[in-house]
Amino acid sequence: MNDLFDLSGKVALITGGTHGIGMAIAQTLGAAGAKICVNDLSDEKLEACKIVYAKVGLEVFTLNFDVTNEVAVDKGITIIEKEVGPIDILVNNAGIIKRVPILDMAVSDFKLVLDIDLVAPLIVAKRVAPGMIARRFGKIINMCSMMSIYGRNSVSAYASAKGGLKLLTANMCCEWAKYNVQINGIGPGYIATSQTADIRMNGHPFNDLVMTRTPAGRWGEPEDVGNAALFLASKASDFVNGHVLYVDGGILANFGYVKGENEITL
Ligand code: NAP
Ligand code: GCO
Repeated sequence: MNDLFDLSGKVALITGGTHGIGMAIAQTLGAAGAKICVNDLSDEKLEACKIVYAKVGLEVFTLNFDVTNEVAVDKGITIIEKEVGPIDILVNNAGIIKRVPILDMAVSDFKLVLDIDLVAPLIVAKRVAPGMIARRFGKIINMCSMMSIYGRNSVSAYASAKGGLKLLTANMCCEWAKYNVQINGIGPGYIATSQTADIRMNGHPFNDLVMTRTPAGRWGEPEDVGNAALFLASKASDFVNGHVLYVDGGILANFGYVKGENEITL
C-alpha cells in the first residue's frame, strides 16, 4: 500500500515553493521520498526557506528564476537536470492575484496576471515535457482555483488565467497522456496563505463569506493541498488525467449559507 505513494528517487520541481501552498506541497512530496527543487524571485526567501525545510529534515535545491522568462526557465531547468537530475514531477504552483474591478484594471496588469498564472505553466511544462515523454514517465500538476470555473467581482484577470489553465491542463493531457505523462490540476478553495492574508482577518466581510459558504466551516490549510498533490504525483493516480481535483472544503458543492443566522434549513 505504501508503495503507491512512494516517490523515492523522483525529482520534483515546485515553482514558487518558498512558502505557502508550494512549500506544503514540497514538504509532502519530500516526506514521500522525492528530491525537492524550488524556485522563486527572491534570494532572501530562497535562503530562508532552506532553514524551514531543514527543520523537517529536507535538503532542498533552490534556484532564483522567473517562470515567465523562457530563457531563464531553460537555464534554471538545465542547472536542475545537471545538479539534481531530470524532472519527474512538475508542480506549476507560482502565481499572483490582483483584486481590481475590470473598469479600473490596467491592461498591463491584466497581462501580467495572465503571464504568471497561465503562460508561465506553459513555458515550464514545454521545457520539462520532452524529457518526460522520452522517458515515458511524468507528472505535471497545474495549480488551478475555484476561479477556474467561477467568476467573482474584482478577480477577472486571475479567473481568466485560472480558467485558461484548466483547459491548458486538458489539452496537455490530450497530447501527452499516450506517453505515460499525467497532467492534472488542483483547484484549492480558500486557503490560509499570504495570498489571502488581507481578506482573511476576523471581521473582514470576505472572511465571513468564506466561513458561511464553506461546508467544512474553516479556511483550508496549505497541507490540505499538499496531500492532494501527493495523490496526483504518485502511482495512485496513474489513470487520472486532465482532471482538476478541487480541495475546497465543499464550497463548490454548496449553493447557500451553511451556518449562522442566515442558514437556510427549509
Ligand atoms: P503565495 O503565498 O503568494 O505564493 C506564491 C509563490 O509564487 C511565491 O513563492 C512567489 O514568490 C511565487 N512567484 C510569483 N511570481 C513568480 C514568478 N514570476 N516566478 C517565480 N515565482 C513566482 O500564494 P499561495 O496562496 O501559496 O498560492 C500558490 C498557488 O495556489 C498560486 O498559483 C495561487 O494562485 C493558487 N491558489 C491559491 C489559493 C489560496 O486560497 N491561497 C487558492 C487557489 C489557488 P514571491 O514570494 O517571491 O513573490
Ligand atoms: C479571491 C481569492 C481567490 C483564491 C482562490 C480560490 O480573492 O477570491 O484570493 O481567488 O485565492 O484562488 O480558489
